[in-house]
Amino acid sequence: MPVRAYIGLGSNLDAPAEQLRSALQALDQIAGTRLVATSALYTSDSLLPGQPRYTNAVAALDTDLAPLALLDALQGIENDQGRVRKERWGPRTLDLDVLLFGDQLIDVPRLKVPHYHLHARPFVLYPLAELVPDDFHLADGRSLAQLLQDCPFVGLERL
Ligand code: PH2
Ligand code: MG
Ligand code: MG
Repeated sequence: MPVRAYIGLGSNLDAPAEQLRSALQALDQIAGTRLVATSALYTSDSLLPGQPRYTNAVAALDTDLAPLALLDALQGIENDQGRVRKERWGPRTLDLDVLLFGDQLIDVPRLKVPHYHLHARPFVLYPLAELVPDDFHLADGRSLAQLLQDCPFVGLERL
């Protein structure tokens, strides 16, 4: 049985909206993986000052891959689209983050799921909210409605 995974996409270099569109096609090409749904694109200022604005979106995938195999594929796509890892949190052509992997809790050095700031970042939470079922909740019981209430739609533009 495939697992429903949610991937956060972000870019703030080299035509971000185009980067996200190419990445969505590449996600659908991952072996054993199908792109199921895509949120709208959103723009917002970078969390770090002095960087270009980000464009963000979330994708829903159904995948037969194990979490770390999916992560390998995502990092392959980041590299194919010219991601250069200089500093942590530097500007990037493409960032692909595993937000959710079914209802699994994963805590290994390479991968922590749910993504650690999923609930606190409007540019992750609002596109995610477009795609998850209405009864979605985190493992600690917080519902989507509650998460949205605690994370106001501030500084975000929905394209
Ligand atoms: N990602 C970061 C740092 N800052 N800011 C926005 N608006 N969107 C991002 O995706 C983002 C960020 C590091 O991953
Ligand atoms: Mg990120
Ligand atoms: Mg990342």
